[in-house]
Amino acid sequence: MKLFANPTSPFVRIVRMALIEKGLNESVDTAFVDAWADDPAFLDANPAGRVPTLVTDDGVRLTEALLILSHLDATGSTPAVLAGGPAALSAAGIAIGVFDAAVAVIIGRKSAPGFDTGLVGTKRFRTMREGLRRLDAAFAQVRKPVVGEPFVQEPFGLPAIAAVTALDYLVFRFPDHDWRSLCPTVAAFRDAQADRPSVRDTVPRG
Ligand SMILES: N[C@@H](CCC(=O)N[C@@H](CS)C(=O)NCC(=O)O)C(=O)O
Repeated sequence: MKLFANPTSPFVRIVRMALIEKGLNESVDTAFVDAWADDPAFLDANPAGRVPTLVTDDGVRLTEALLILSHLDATGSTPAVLAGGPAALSAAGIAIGVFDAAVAVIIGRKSAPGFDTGLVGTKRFRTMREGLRRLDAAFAQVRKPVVGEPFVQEPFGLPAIAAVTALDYLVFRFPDHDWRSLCPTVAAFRDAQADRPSVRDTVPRG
């Protein structure tokens, strides 16, 4: 498999984390690309020119992070990251909404000075704040506490992957804001997982 990726994208990160959790990381050739540089091989794989893009061993081109995760689960690889039922998917959806809003701000700034304080930017920042608050409550409900280890969620599915990804991405992109205080449960969970390979080896860097 080949994964077109970059070291900062939260959409890429959830796929990379899932690959590590599933033990598939070694079977993937990860190519870091600049999604704005119009690399021909990358555009051939994904006409939208967005990461993540996965090319399977059969040459099938898969785009959209959640469709890639769905495919990885469907191959029978374990743990299934989309498991856990509606409550888990609900929590994961909130987390994805948070980092999707953050990506929208980063991309919006490319073409519109003052984007953050305009109609769209203001709504996206509200989404980040309110999403983190809501995520904290939802996350506390779906994680399965283990006696003596209150912040461990096994298996480490999409709610955990997306929550860690959302918090880390906001801290990375907007370090002047105090995001952690909005989601103390998620922040404590993230800290407890700092040495987990899927978390440690995918921290956004730029
Ligand atoms: N809905 C897509 C979003 C992917 C996305 O927005 N990727 C960004 C990086 S975070 C990108 O490649 N942007 C380049 C562009 O918008 O042209 C997914 O789930 O994979």
